[in-house]
Amino acid sequence: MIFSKHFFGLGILLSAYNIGYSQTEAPKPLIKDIYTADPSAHVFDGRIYIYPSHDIEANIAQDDDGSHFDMRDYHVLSMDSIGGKVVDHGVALDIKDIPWAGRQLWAPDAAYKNGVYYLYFPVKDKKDVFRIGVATSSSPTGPFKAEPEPMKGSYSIDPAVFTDTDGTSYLYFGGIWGGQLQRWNKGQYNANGSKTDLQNDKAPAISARVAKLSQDMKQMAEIPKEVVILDQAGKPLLGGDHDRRFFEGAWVHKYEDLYYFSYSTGDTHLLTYATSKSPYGPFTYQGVIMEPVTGWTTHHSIVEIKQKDQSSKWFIFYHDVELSGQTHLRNIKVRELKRNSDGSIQTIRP
Ligand code: FUB
Repeated sequence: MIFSKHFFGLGILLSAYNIGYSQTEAPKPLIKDIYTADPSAHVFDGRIYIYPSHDIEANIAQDDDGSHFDMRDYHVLSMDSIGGKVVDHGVALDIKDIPWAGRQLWAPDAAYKNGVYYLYFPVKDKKDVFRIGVATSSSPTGPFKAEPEPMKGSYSIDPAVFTDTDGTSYLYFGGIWGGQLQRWNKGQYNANGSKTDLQNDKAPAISARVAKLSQDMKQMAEIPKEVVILDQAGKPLLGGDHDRRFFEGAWVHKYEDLYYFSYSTGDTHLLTYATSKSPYGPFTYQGVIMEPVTGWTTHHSIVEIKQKDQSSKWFIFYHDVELSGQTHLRNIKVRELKRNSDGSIQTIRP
């Protein structure tokens, strides 16, 4: 991530009023007592649980590696329905209880299997290299106990676990620039490697990784593969294609037997998506889910929620900086995700 440029501020919000977008449905921050971001939402046993980052003012100068995102714990939030009361269940995992952690607890995700809840989280190790850890609990709200070591062979940020209809779970992860993905080549980390992807404009873009999870959900069961994103002509998206190439914040959901891989384009501030018939891809780029929000980062999750009448609706959880106006102090929101009859996703103008 580069954090000092392209701040999408109140001006864009105000201009939206002027060009006539409906603001009557504009969602409000789900919680105002603490700053939250990167919301990974799940329905466990009929209740909605949100696993966000917990943003804090750490008084660290803003830099291009995102050092000012110096988060130290996670809170789990829950609610019984969209629009219902949001409960903050307090600290679910603290950085001081992760034996191998150095700094910066970034965007987490969660999963459930056989009576155990799993929290997946990226944090820099003591050598300042991002790794992905797992913590477990018997409750969706924690407290979670971290494994003594990061997942073997894990690197970079933004873990997202997708469990397929056959019960197989996959870990998607990665983020370029501050998320360090561009420094990894064939499983090796190069601390002096490129700070950005900008040298590779004509080469296939660096992309997220995917690996099947082990039966115990605590390790990757295979060497991670690259998530290839193709354009409509079947050619890989290139590094210079900043409006469409992957940057960070992967999420996968399945709708009518098609896998939807969605992600942030980072420096162009879009949430976009691509589809495939396989959870491994290759995925074909389809379009924009959400135009830029206020703030530099944009990060989301998509979840199907049963309504009282047993019908289903899909929702997107995301963040902006409505409460603080500052890049690193974000607030999460939710709104309905609508599709066209062919399954394509309607673009949201927040
Ligand atoms: O919250 C820290 C980082 O900002 C996340 O890991 C990225 O996805 C971006 O939202």
